[in-house]
Amino acid sequence: MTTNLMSGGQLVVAALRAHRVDMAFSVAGESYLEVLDALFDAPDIHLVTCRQEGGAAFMAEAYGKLTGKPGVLLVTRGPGACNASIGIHTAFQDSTPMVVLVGQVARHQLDREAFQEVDFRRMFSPLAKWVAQIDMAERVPELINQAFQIAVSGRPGPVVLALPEDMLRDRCAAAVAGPYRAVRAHPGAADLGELHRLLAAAERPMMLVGGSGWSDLACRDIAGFAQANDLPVCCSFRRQDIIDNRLPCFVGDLGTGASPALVARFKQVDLLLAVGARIGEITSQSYSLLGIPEPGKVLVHVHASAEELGRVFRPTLAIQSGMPEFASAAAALPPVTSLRWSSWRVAARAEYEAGLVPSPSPKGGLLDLGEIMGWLRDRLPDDAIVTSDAGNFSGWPNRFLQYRRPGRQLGPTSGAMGYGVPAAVAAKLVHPDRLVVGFCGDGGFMMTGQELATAGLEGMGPIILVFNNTMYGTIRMHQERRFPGRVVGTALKNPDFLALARAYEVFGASVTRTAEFVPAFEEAASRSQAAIIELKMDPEMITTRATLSDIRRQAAERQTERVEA
Ligand SMILES: Cc1ncc(C[n+]2csc(CCOP(=O)(O)OP(=O)(O)O)c2C)c(N)n1
Ligand SMILES: [Mg+2]
Repeated sequence: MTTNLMSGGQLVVAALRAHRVDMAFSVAGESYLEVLDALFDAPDIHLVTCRQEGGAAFMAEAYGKLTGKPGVLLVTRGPGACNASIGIHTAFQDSTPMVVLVGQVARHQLDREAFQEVDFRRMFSPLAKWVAQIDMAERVPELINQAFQIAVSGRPGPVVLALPEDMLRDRCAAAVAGPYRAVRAHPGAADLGELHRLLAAAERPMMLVGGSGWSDLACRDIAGFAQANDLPVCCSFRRQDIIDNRLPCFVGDLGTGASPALVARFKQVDLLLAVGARIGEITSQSYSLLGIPEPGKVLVHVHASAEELGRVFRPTLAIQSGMPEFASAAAALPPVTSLRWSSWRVAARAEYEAGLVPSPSPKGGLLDLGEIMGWLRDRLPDDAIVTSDAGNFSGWPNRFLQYRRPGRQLGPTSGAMGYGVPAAVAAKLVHPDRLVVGFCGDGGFMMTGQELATAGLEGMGPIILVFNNTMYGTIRMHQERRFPGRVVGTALKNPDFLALARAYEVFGASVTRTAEFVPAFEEAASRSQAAIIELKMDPEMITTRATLSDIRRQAAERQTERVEA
């Protein structure tokens, strides 16, 4: 009789299989040995052994962003969960489906502050969509099913399940259920009619696409709708891959380094059709582009979650819908006739194209990053996956590369440093045949660069570009703006990146002059292993548009003006 019984740990793995999990990211812990042991018998789940839970969590997040399926993360109790929290927060802010399984102390020891005990419901309540603890092995199938349903439905996000270690040892007979089915709303016919009517009355419309949940087909559909109506389209922060940037309707992104021309134009928009974007702090340029709560323009807001609609900005028309559902309905709408905004769209596109031309490097700079990005823009295949860490260096790929599907841009809209390398490793694991390039600053690279050892263990790897300006450049820029000349806490001393590449047994190159980049990149691209290409920057090149001296001078001028006033 006992042969039909399964342990809680075996049930967890059986449930993951029922939800068609093919990959999971982990750092091992004694708190969930039963789950690990059950994975020994599940070769269809590729278990990726990572080097730090922050990296593992970023990998699971990137997997979720890339595939639309929940990224699965397994970590141990207190210390593992604490390390993992950065990736869980990123999944929350980025609306990425993710299922986190955390080991927990035995049930009879709870609430004594036992070894590594943390109350995960309290710890993760503002960081996750849902947190629960599985206290009975019999309930593993039910609660894992609930976790997957919640992670993917409505506004996707991370869920956390705590697994007490004695529960994982309990044996019981229970049937697993799956696979999950994402529940998403559809736009109603009346809403679509109203959208059409509002659009037909507009003079200077703009579509803003962003958020998560975009399938390749949904991206094609929304592009078809934009082109049929000659609508200019911009993207929210780090969501540039939703629309093919080469299309004449694409007019730029509203990220941290948004083009001043686009920001100025956005202020003249009379109808904003925001699809999928929450219109968060970065995208709204510190909430300066729209009034709160009355936006001051016609706002049609389409979002997967009812809670987001009207939360900050009061829309003229709110449409709760999943992205594939809205995009296919929009594509089927009859185009608005007698368009009044073609010259408006043409002018916005011309401004975007003008922004692709880099400003000359600051005097003395040997490395022309604009030229290098221009070369990469042409070189990257249509299905290339670009990952990005957080920092000022990301202005170069954001401004100068052109994104599109099936290629992807994977970046943390949460602004979490340390994302670039793990996301690139995860992307390469999902698509070993594609070119994956990770963009990192020297600061962010050093936070999670050790996941190159995970790539080594997996026998493959991405190309990592390290923008070395020997500083936390973003913060140095803010320092020079607010406290000119008072540099503190932002200077770095880096390791020898070539020696580091050798230590990881990957290809390494250090690029000081523009001409050295192409051979280094081609060499890296010809290998299946990972590569580190260091770009030795002139520290003056602090953004794609301004030098450090420009910023210091402008700050000093502002101070003089204040004194004179
Ligand atoms: C985990 C984390 N810690 C701190 C910050 C604050 N922060 C934002 S950008 C930045 C500096 C980034 O430095 P680097 O990676 O070298 O890129 P750079 O700005 O120099 O191009 C810091 C410290 C953050 N966003 N994330
Ligand atoms: Mg730096």
